[in-house]
Amino acid sequence: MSQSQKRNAAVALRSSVCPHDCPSTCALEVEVLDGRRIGAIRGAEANTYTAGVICAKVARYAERIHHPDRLLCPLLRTGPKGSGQFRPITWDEALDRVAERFLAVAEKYGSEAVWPYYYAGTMGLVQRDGINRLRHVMRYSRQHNTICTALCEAGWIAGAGRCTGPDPREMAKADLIVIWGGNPVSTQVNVMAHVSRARKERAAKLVVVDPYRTGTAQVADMHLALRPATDAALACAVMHVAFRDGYADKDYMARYTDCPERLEAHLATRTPEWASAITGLSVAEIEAFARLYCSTRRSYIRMGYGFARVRNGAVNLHAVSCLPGVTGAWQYEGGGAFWSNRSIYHWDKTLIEGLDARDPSVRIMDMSRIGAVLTGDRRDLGDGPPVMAMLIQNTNPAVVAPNSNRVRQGFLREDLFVCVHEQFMTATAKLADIVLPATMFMEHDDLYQAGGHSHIQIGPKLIEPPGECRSNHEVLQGLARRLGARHPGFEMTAMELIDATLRASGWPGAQTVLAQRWIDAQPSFAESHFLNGFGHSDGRFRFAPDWQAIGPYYAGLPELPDHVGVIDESTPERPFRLVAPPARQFLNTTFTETPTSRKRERRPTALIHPQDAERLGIVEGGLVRLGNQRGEVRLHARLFDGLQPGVIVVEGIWPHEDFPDGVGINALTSDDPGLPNGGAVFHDTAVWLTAEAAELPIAAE
Ligand SMILES: Nc1nc2c(c(=O)[nH]1)N[C@H]1C(S)=C(S)[C@@H](COP(=O)(O)OP(=O)(O)OC[C@H]3O[C@@H](n4cnc5c(=O)[nH]c(N)nc54)[C@H](O)[C@@H]3O)O[C@H]1N2
Ligand SMILES: Nc1nc2c(c(=O)[nH]1)N[C@H]1C(S)=C(S)[C@@H](COP(=O)(O)OP(=O)(O)OC[C@H]3O[C@@H](n4cnc5c(=O)[nH]c(N)nc54)[C@H](O)[C@@H]3O)O[C@H]1N2
Ligand code: SF4
Ligand SMILES: [Mo]
Repeated sequence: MSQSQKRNAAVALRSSVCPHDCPSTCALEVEVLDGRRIGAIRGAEANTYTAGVICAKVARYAERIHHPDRLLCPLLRTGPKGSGQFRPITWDEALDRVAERFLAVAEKYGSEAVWPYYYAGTMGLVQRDGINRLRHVMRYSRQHNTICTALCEAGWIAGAGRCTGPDPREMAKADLIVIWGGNPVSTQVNVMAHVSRARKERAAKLVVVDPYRTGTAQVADMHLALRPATDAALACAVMHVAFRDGYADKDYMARYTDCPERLEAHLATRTPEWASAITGLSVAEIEAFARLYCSTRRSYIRMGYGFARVRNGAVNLHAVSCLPGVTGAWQYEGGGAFWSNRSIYHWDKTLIEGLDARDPSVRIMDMSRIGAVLTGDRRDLGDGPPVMAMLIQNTNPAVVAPNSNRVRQGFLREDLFVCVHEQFMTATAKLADIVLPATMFMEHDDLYQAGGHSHIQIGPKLIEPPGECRSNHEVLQGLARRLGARHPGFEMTAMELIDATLRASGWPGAQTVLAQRWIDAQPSFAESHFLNGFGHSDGRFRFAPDWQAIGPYYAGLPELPDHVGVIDESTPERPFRLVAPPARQFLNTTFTETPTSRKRERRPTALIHPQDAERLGIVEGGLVRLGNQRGEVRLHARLFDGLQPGVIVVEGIWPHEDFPDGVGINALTSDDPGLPNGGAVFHDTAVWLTAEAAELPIAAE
């Protein structure tokens, strides 16, 4: 449509919500051009968190929702597994085949041989979590959700006891903002709008703790480029300085924390010199940061998810969360620390997830270990049957899960039946037996909470889906009918589920939420700042966590904050530490299909320190090979001095086929569970690095 045609069409401005897996959950204003097309998308000015700001990739969403490659009809595999050869079939045939196979598998192997698998491709509560209703009613194997938040949550709960914190909008009232192990310029851009206000209005300082000079670090007043997985050492040294130099708030600690004297004694040896040797930061850098942090009352630590994606990540995140407990910063407006607001919504998800049918004795398996599960690892299967059938919604595990060579091997099993419900022909869909076409968020109704702020919102259906696309809820209804799965949730429309869930959770109904656009669920100042107590039974922040209560892998975790050397440390054979964080223009693998995102990200790239490059004969733009015991990946090099020598950064979860050998970055990452409760360790990988003779044609190797 040309610009003038667009102006002439009746453009309606409608409210929506970004459904993607991003803590910002932006309130959107969408130009709806007619019943089937959208125009520009903007952030809602009236929402005090979104404040008119959204990321570029969602602003140009028309490119994704009207993409010519969208899946439009159900498909049945005709060629060998993974060949990508399919033929169209009807919805009835597709759902009949899936149901027949699930019934046959359950009959032969038991219901636990079916493993519904999902993640957060949409964050809408109905379309994301409804798959659990089918799971629980049918007694299919359960899923331990570890791919993203398990490590962060373990670390946060260890100290604070519940996932809330000072209102993220208070960042604008801070005098110091520390962005610790996150890269919001890429991953949740709204944070930067609130940071900018603090800098403009209060001359606030911004510190970034990150192994490489990210877009966020670039605009900071101070960037601490530590070695990956050493954050607890830095945090301990800062607390050491607080005690040493009289910055520790002993009155606050006596009232609100569990064991300040033990902590002080323990930290006596955790000096800046000690931390310097572990983190690779200079003593002067550590001292300067410690002084700045300790002398600022209104200091707001915004934790990212990233720094917890290492084996010791929960311990590291907990150590950082101890800082405002020592200085007493929790008490002040603009002070404290924040990871996620997920505890503030008090949802009753019985209807959505079929929680009344859940049986905790049914087998549960770690989603990040999908490769091990599908290749029959007994540590994962337990005494139960092999996984013989899967329904996959909202995720692309063939690319995003760690140890991806093993994941692929699992999906290629001839005796495994896989149905993938998707918007595009992803790598996972290509490995399926049946592919079903899915709606996008503006084509169905859903209910959203925000991790990075405090709003409850409804994103209503705004346009008709293309082709024969159906929503996740509709697919689950269709399967439930065929499988004989009975639950009131299957009899309701998505909007009825939204309305009933809101009311059951103590919020106003759907009509009210739609009319007022959102509910601000931020608790009171006192509650948000834990002035009425932290989330443990004694109301105290725990410097000494009960790791055993949090997860099974607690052995070896320290009593008090400390550096734990359980990581994939570099060795002479694998001398580099690889960090694999998000790309700005993609969202996990979403948007790897849109031309402008692809163009801006260009190609898979390894950021390598010039000293390392020179030593190994690596040139700017040359091909390099990264490898370890799990696999090898080839990609192009970029020389970059914003990290320590010995560290390599590869941004983005590019599709496998964008790499010269068709093998993507997660071939290198490990599916070892993070401690103590599992969690994928995407930034904790030792690798070797070699230069490739770029002139050699690939076929000659
Ligand atoms: N554009 C874009 N936005 C996204 C995503 C995306 O892929 N692209 N993904 C979305 C999802 S699912 C999530 S969970 C969030 C995640 O967003 P973030 O919270 O930003 O977490 P990560 O992106 O995993 O990592 C952020 C940073 O952590 C750093 N890091 C890695 N290891 C360490 C360490 O040991 N110590 C420290 N201090 N830092 C470390 C990385 O270098 C990286 O810069 O973003 C969401 N938003
Ligand atoms: N190397 C490396 N790997 C990582 C990470 C990293 O930092 N580095 N980050 C990890 C993290 S934090 C996460 S959360 C995971 C995320 O991994 P995924 O959850 O797999 O995220 P996406 O790759 O965005 O895939 C989501 C898929 O859901 C589909 N989808 C979206 N909406 C709907 C819908 O309504 N219905 C259906 N049926 N499908 C839908 C999209 O088309 C997309 O293909 O990746 C992890 N993998
Ligand atoms: S910043 Fe995050 S929530 Fe906001 S529009 Fe972009 S992806 Fe969506
Ligand atoms: Mo995530």
